[in-house]
Amino acid sequence: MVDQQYFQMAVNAARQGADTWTNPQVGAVLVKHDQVLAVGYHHQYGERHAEVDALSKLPEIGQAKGATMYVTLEPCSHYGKTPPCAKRLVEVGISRVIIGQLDPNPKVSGRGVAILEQNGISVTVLESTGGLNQAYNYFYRNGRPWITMKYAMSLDGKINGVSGQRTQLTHSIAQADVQQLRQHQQAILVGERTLTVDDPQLTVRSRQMVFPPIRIAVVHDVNQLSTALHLFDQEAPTWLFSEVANQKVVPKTVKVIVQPKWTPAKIVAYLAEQGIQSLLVEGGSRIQAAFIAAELVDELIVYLSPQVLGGQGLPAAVGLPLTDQMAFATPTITALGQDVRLRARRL
Ligand code: AOF
Ligand code: ZN
Repeated sequence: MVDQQYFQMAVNAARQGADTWTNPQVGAVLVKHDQVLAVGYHHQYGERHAEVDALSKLPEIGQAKGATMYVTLEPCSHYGKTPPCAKRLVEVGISRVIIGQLDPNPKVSGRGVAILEQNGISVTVLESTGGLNQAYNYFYRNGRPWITMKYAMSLDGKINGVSGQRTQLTHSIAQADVQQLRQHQQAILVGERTLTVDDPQLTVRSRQMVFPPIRIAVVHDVNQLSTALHLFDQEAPTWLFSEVANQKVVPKTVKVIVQPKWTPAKIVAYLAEQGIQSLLVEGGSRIQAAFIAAELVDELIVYLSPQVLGGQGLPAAVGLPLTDQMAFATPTITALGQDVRLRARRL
């Protein structure tokens, strides 16, 4: 097999790591004399890294001597929750390492390769992410989370039927798709009206998550909220961004963060400080408009439901003033049962 095929095996292994959370998904394949000796991946945040996982599959560690390792991300150089992988590869006598991409994490970035090369290991960097770790890479390169905005709307661009009431627009396949989307997010955010009118759960029901996305609501006064809302149900960590100081007793899953005036820029800066790499903005009209006006949307996902709701004066999906606009690249269009999904990146 050629390098690209082994690399692809490593990419496929990496994708099995469903609970890596803010750590990258990483896969590793150990090859000697054109035979695969072992395959490993980073299973879960805090657990052993892909390279060490692959080495642990060998019946005898001596077999690693003279072998080639294909690894999707630069082996780490730091003492984190586990000792540095680059040192381990040197110790066991690996002679060649083929890396997908350098690690953008400043704790590593290039130092892993340097350790390998200083110890006489031949290193090739393929300059390919293999499609992995989009949010992780974006976060370290741009200093803020990758932001996806998602909403469902009717054919006449409405997100609600009767004002002040929750309207279910999409059908089961599109709803299951939203669950999939949430699985890959570190935080999900809604505005005050969506919180109080829809009372969303903002949880992942399609899979048991070791690190569920943090549920976030931006409100004016946290003291005015009913504690019967789903966000107080302790099903997932919850952050409430309030403009008025909290006097309420809240469950231990709920953190209240106070700031006299929350703007998308301040919200995103706070999330970046907390190390959050991906954010899903899930409505409604006003908060979506605010994020677009602040140019804090990287990708838009719209579910189109085949119905005309009518209703003059009902909010548009994004309630923007005329001065704020945003253009998107040609969308990918997917039919999801009765509904249609449009997915487009910001231009
Ligand atoms: C690797 N192989 O499989 C992973 C790497 O907190 P720790 O110790 O788990 O370190 C997390 C950092 O280590 C993470 O931000 C990234 O730089 C690197 N992850 N490196 O060589 C792996 N998961
Ligand atoms: Zn490592």
